[in-house]
Parts: sequence; C-alpha cells; structure tokens
Amino acid sequence: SSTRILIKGGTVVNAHHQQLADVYVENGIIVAVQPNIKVGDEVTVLDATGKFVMPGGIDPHTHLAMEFMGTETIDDFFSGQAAALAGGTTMHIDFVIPVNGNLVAGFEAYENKSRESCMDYGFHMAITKWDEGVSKDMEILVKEKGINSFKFFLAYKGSLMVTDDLLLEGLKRCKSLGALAMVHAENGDAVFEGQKRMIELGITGPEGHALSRPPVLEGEATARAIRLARFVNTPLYVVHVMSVDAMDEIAKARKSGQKVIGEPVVSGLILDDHWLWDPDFTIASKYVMSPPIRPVGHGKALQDALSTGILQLVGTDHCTFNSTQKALGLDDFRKIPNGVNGLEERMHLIWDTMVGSGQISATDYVRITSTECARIFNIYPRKGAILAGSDADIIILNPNSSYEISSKSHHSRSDTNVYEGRRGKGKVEVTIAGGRIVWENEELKVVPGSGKYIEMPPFSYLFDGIEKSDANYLSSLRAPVKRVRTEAT
Ligand code: DUC
Ligand code: ZN
Ligand code: ZN
Ligand code: ZN
Repeated sequence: SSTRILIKGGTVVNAHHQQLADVYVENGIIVAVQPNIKVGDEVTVLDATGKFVMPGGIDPHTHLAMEFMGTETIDDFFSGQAAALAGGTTMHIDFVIPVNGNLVAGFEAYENKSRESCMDYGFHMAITKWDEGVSKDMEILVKEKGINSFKFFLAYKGSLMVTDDLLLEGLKRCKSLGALAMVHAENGDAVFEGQKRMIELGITGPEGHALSRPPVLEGEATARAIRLARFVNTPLYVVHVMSVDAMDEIAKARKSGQKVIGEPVVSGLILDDHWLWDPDFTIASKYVMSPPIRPVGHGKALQDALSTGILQLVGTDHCTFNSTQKALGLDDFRKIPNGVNGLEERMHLIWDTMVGSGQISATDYVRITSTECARIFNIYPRKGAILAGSDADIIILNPNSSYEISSKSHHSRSDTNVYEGRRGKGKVEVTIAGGRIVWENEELKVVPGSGKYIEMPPFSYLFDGIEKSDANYLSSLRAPVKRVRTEAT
C-alpha cells in the first residue's frame, strides 16, 4: 500500500494499442505511461518484464449481499470484492433490488451494504413494478445518484418479472433520461409452464431446471425485447446471453444498425449443461443459474461471437450460494437458489480460453473485460484504460504462470466452485486498485472502506444520434392526411 508505484518493463495493453512502457502511479492516479521512467528510492518498483500490464477488470454483472429465493447470497460486498481483487477485477457493477418496489429505498439499502467496500463499484437498478413513484425515482437516481442503467426481468414470474406494458413504459423512461435499459431475457410465463410440466413428469432434480427453460424461451424474450426497444428507439443491453438463440437475435439487430449490446457471462462461455445431470445433488445444484447453462456447442458459439464483435463484453452474474443453501431445493429444482461464482475467475478463464488459445489478442481481451464496460456505462477513460489521468486500477499478468482453481483456495465465501479443478495459464500476479497494491505474492491486502462508489453519468455513446424528442420522428413519417368525409352515394 504505497502511494507511489513504478511498474517497469512490461507490455502495457489498452483496447486499441499495446507498447513496451513503464507506468508511474501517484496517489491513486496514473501519472505517466512511457519508456524508461526514472524515479527516486521512495517509490515502490514492480518488475513487469515479460508480463502484461493491463487495466483492472470491470465486471458489469454481480449480485453481492442479495436477498433472493428465500435466502441471501453468501458473498457480501467485502468478500465478493476481495475475491474479485485476487482475480484481477478492480471494479464491479451490482444490481440494486428495490425494497417493496421502491427504488430510492433500495438504493439506500445498497449504500449500506456496500459501505465497507474494498474496491470501486457502481450500481444498476432493477425495476419490478410501474407507477408514478417509480418513474420519479428513476429521474432522482439518474440525476442525483449516479445510476445510468435499469434492468427489467422478463423471467421470475410472481416476483421480479415485468410484463410488456411495463417494459414499454420503462424503455420510454430510460430513453428520456439517457439511461440504458437492460433485460434478463427469458419468457417467464413459458418458464412457469415448463416448470409445471417437469414436476408433473416427476423430474424434480437439477436437470429439470435446464429442461424447463430451454434456449427457445431465451430466444423469444431476447427477440421481443429487441423489437420493443426498436419501437421505442432506445438502446438495449441484454444481460447473460447464454444461447445461440439469443445471440442470433442480437446479431441480426446489430446488423440492421440497432444499438443492442450483448453480454455473455463466463459460465455460459465455458461450461456446458452435463453437470446438471450429475447424480450428486451437491455437484449438480451448484450449476443451477438462470438462464441455464446450455448444452455443448452454445459456449463455443458465444466465444466466436465475442471474437467477431457480435457480443461486446464479458460479465459473470456472480451470485453465490453455498451447498447448504442450494439444498433448499433438494426435492424441487424450483427452490434451488439460482446462481454461480465467477468474480474471482473471470479474468483468468477468459485469458486462458480466448487469448491463450489464440482466438483473440491481448488488446481485444482488455476491450471485452474492461474498456467496453467503461465506455457503455460512461466512465471511460477514468476506468478501463492505462492512460495518464486514469484511475490506477492495474493488473500485472504473467502469461507463463499456471494455476488451478479450487474452493479450497478461492476467496469467495462459498464452499463450492463451478470451476473446481480447472487448470489454466496466465496468472494475475499483482492487482493495484485505486493506487494500492492489494494482491501480490498470493496475498490479499485489502482495506475495508477504501472502495469508492463510482457515479455513472447518463447519455453514453450509445445515445449518439438518438433524438429525445418526437420532432424528428414525426418528420420522418409519411405525412398524415387532412381528411374529409363525403356523403355516401
Ligand atoms: N440469475 C441467476 O442465476 N442468479 C441471479 C439472478 C439471475 O437472473
Ligand atoms: Zn438475470
Ligand atoms: Zn460437458
Ligand atoms: Zn444477474
């Protein structure tokens, strides 16, 4: 925890460019990026020769300290963030769940939950009902509280799910505020039907989870949300894209010029659904998340879509429950708390799977794990870049160093890990967050309360060219008619 750090001799990677350079940090800010920086003895020097120096990861999708499905996630802000830092992620954006539908009350509850944060964080807000108060609160959150994104669940019938009329109101409101609408895209009515059918067939185990909500329901909801966003003419962000069905809809919309962002998550990119058929409930249940992890083939297709730019950034949907909590659904898969880990593993697994295999370059890696997220949520180049003036959130990754993932050594509070036993190459050896060395020599040195709430302003680049008023829209229509009525003859 030094206030002055020099990172010497590494390959500095940004989303558009990489170069051999030193990086000098003072008081939490990157001050210089250039070759051969000379400093005095008081400066902590880190040798990065042969290693990559990159912006810390930004995870756009986490659930920490969330009350959900009759329990609460085992990782709170502190443990989840400690795990993140050990894995090279230096900022995350968490989803605020309203309190009895009240947004500002929900925001205040999450302010309390996140008070002891040890890394920077931001918030998205979920919308679960619609009335004047919600509409008013959205404005307060955007204008005063630093929130520029709102999430609509098209699944979870009976609790979080919104119907199309509410989604339309929400999309219009988002557009007028310059906020980004996000969707969890599964058809909740059909999922409910599918679950009933499984139980009637006597399929009560974790495999019933996958069988009850197949890719076609994700494709339908994704297509519907995209079309409604086009009708309103506002950008749309599809969270946890898990299937080819959903990805194809995003590809088609983007090709037509619509502003649609697709976020795959690590579990969907790397795992497949065979685990849900494991005879051991403890193993099978840890893979239960929604939308479900899909059959072999979907993951690779999503990886390809990331490499070609059809999908733009990688999240985790980190939402952890330990094996006792998962056992709430021992006799009924509908009661297994949905969620998997990934906050600590994301940077490692994406490097190994996509850069290590030669699918993408180091610059692409930085873009999909950090820079694009910062751009979308309008905090670039403060975040997502190694540039003079940016926050000193930096990782040093050794491409030749190996690791093995295990719940025995991870930093999450969960007693399981969906990547248990997985080995990989390319290890984050140092994490610097807010100018502090917080991860070095396999050791965490986190400081409760040192993390800052990052306000995210509205009208990101996604709104370029989108008119707030209907004036242009009207003039773009075929002219309406001044009509007369004659007598029938
Ligand atoms: N899916 C999960 O698996 N957990 C949290 C919420 C969600 O949509
Ligand atoms: Zn979701
Ligand atoms: Zn498999
Ligand atoms: Zn989620």
